[in-house]
Amino acid sequence: MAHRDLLEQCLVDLHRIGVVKFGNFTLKSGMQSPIYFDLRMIISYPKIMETVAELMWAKRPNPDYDLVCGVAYTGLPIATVISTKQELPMLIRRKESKGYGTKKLVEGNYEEGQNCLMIEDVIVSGSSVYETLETLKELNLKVDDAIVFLDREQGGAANLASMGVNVISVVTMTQMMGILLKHGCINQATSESVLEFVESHNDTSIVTKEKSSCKNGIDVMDRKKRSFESRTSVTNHPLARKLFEIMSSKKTNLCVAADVTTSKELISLAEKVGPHICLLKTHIDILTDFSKETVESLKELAATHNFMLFEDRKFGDIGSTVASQYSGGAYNIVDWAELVTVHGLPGDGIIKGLMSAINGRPRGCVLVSEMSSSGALTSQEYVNGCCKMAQNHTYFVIGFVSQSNVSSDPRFILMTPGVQLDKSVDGLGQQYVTPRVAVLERGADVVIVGRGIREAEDPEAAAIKYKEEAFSAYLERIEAQ
Ligand code: 5IU
Repeated sequence: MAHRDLLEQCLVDLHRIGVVKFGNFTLKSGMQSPIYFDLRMIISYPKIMETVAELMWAKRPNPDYDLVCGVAYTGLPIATVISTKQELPMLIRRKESKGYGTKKLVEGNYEEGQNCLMIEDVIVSGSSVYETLETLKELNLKVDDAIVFLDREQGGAANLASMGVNVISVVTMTQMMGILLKHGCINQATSESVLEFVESHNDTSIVTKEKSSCKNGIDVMDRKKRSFESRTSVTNHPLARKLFEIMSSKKTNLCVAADVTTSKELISLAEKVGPHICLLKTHIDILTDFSKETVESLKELAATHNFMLFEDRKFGDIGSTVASQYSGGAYNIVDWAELVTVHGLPGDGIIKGLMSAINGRPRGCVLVSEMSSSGALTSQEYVNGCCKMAQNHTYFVIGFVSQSNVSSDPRFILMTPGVQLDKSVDGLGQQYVTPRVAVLERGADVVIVGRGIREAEDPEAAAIKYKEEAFSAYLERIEAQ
């Protein structure tokens, strides 16, 4: 069979056995996708697996390799088929080191300088190939090429190309949609929605588990050393980007905590501090006269003065409950607050629950990893758990509320409350530090100030003072590096 026919037949078969799924899927990065390509299933269909391996091997750009390495898990069976057919020795790259014995991440024999071909099922951002590449390079192997079955066309090939890895795919998402459509496996609307999704999510970047991130071949630095502007390019989250852009253009990393009890006070405060803040943090449920008009006015002010609305709801329940608290109810928070605070306590389900309610809107959350109040129960283990959660859901979590440098990952924005210039406690457990200490010692990107500004004689003048203190501390921090 001609190569093209073989590919078309193979895709029809893959669709038939359920490899190509349509619906609402959460990818490893946390990205919500309308399509999932689950190539793991081919291990139950040896003939199809053989064809997949054949199509991939046919794409190799060089005639000779010394080794073939499968990227766990789906790359492994495919690499095995190639290895036996081509009599090419194989390596296995584990997902995690065993933690005992030799702790090796790579199994199999090799010699330094050997030329290794990487095999992967699907490429999104390229992170997975990148991790394997790093490991193989540490072993002094030569890795120039990676063959993937499906390129989802979301930026992965370009990310890897900029690091000197040539990614060759058997089929791209666009081609696959065309073939499935031609053979009547899917309809026009499905194809269009997938291609629309790909087009609007085609700028992924690689961020490794070690938190060192790579974009356009440049190894990026620690979060604290980087400018907000430069961090815009390492995050995929549209609202993290928006916040970075607001902070750089308005030269403010100040968030005002608007804990007032009437709409009038809220709007009046937002008008005064609006030009000087990047975020307005609300506790909407303490208003005695909440109405739709209140949020309409807030939204207008946010647009006029270029700040974002951040509801400090501290969601903390199971997924199904928070979905209803977020969307609907008296405040319909999802409708107007671009960002919300969330406790990590319930585990991943809380993120999934909230994401199920956003309905295509750009929305994000900030995980409460530590609290400013004395005796807070957030242990180091809890903080580590929150960090892991954030890393697994970068399409919703944009950062942390924290009191220390909980993450050096430049994608995440750290926000620190408990900031005041003249006080150190409030008598009810709140503990304060100055903006300088928050930014320079605790690693805050954003300082959250409530009473320090609200209760000042002139809140606007106070906002300017806090803004200048916090932003100059930030400039000092990035310049000191
Ligand atoms: N807030 C804290 N500490 C925390 C968290 C949130 O103070 O750890 I998470 C909120 C509570 C209030 C604001 O809305 O931040 C701080 O206000 P004052 O600056 O007035 O203390």
